[in-house]
Amino acid sequence: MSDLLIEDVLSGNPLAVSRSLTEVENDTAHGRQLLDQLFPHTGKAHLIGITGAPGTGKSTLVNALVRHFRRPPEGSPGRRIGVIAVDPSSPFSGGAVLGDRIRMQDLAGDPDVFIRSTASRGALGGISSTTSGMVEVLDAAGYELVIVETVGAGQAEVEIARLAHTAVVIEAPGLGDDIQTIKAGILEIADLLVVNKADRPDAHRAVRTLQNMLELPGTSARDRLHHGPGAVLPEEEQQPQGQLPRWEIPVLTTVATTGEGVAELAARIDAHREHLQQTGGWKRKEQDRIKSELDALLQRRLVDRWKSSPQSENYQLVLDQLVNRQISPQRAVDWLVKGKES
Ligand SMILES: Nc1nc2c(ncn2[C@@H]2O[C@H](COP(=O)(O)OP(=O)(O)OP(=O)(O)O)[C@@H](O)[C@H]2O)c(=O)[nH]1
Ligand SMILES: [Mg+2]
Repeated sequence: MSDLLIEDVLSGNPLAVSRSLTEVENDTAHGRQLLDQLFPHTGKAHLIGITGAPGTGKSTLVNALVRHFRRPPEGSPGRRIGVIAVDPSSPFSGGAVLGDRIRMQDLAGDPDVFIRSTASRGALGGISSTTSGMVEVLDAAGYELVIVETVGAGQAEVEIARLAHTAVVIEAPGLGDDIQTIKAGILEIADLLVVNKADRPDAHRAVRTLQNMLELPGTSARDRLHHGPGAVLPEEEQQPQGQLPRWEIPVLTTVATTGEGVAELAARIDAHREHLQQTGGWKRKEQDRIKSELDALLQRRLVDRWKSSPQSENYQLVLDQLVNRQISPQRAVDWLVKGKES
C-alpha cells in the first residue's frame, strides 16, 4: 500500500482516515502495516474515555461536548476532535447503534470532527487492541482530542477507559443509592464523575451518593481524593512539601440534552490534562498505555502461534482429563505447551 495514503492520513484527509480505521478495525495485514508507519506520529492527542451504564446519556453528552469544543472562545482556534463510539454487542442496547448515528449526525458536516462507531467483538482483549489502534490512527491524523465512548459493562470496556488520559464516568439519577458503577468497578477509574440527566428531580441524591462513595475508605478514588470534593484546604495541606498536587475528583452535573453544565465539564477535562502535564502523570499514563498494548499484542501473538502448533490439537483431550481430575492444571499446561512426555 502506498506512501500516499500515509501522507493523506497524516494530513487528516477524512477519506484516508476512514479507510485506515476500517483496515485497523478488521485487523488486516494492511492495517497492521499502517499502524507501523503511523505510530511515530502518535502521542499528541488528549485521550478522553467516557464510560457509564447503558442509557445514562453518554452519546448525547459526547455530542454536546464536541459542539462545545468546536465553539471556542473568541480568538482561540477550535480543536480537531475524533470520536470512537464502541457499540455494545449486548441485546439490551442493540438500538443504540442507530441512536448514536442520529444523535451525532448534526456534527457530520464539520470537517474537523470525525465520528466512528465500532462494534465490540465480545472477545476479551479484542476490543481493547483494535480500539487502541483506531485511537492511534486519529492521533496520527492530528485530532487533538480523541473521545472514546464505551459502556461500562465489562472488564474490557473498563480497560479502555483506564487507558485514556482522562476517564469520565457518567451516572444518571434514578438508580437510587444502588449506583450501578460500583458493580462494574468503574468508579475506581474515574478522574471525573458526572451525574447526567440533572433535570430529573432525584439528581441531587445521585450526586450525594457519589460524593459519599468517594469518601469511603479503601477505594482508590478515596486514595486519590483524600478530602471531600469542594473542600477548601489550607495552602500547605493542599501541597505538602515535596509532594505534587493531588487531583480532586469532581462530581459534576449535566443535562446533555440542553447543554447545561457542559462548559464546566469541558473546563474540568482541560484542567485534568494540565494537571497530568504538571505532575508527570501524562508521561506515566503514556507508558502504562504503551506497556498494556505491548502485553496484549504479545499475548495474542503467542496464543496464535500456539494455536498453529501440533500440541493445540490435544486441547479437548487435555481439558477432558483435567475436568475428570486425571491430571492437574499444571500438568495440563505442560502437556499443551511442551507435549505429553514433558
Ligand atoms: N432527561 C434527560 N434525558 C437525557 C439526557 N441526556 C440523554 N438523555 C436521553 O437518554 C436517552 C439515552 O441517551 P444516550 O445518549 O443514547 O445514552 P448512552 O449512554 O449513549 O446509551 P448507550 O450507548 O446505549 O449506553 C436518550 O433518549 C436521550 O435523549 C439528559 O440530560 N436529560
Ligand atoms: Mg451511546
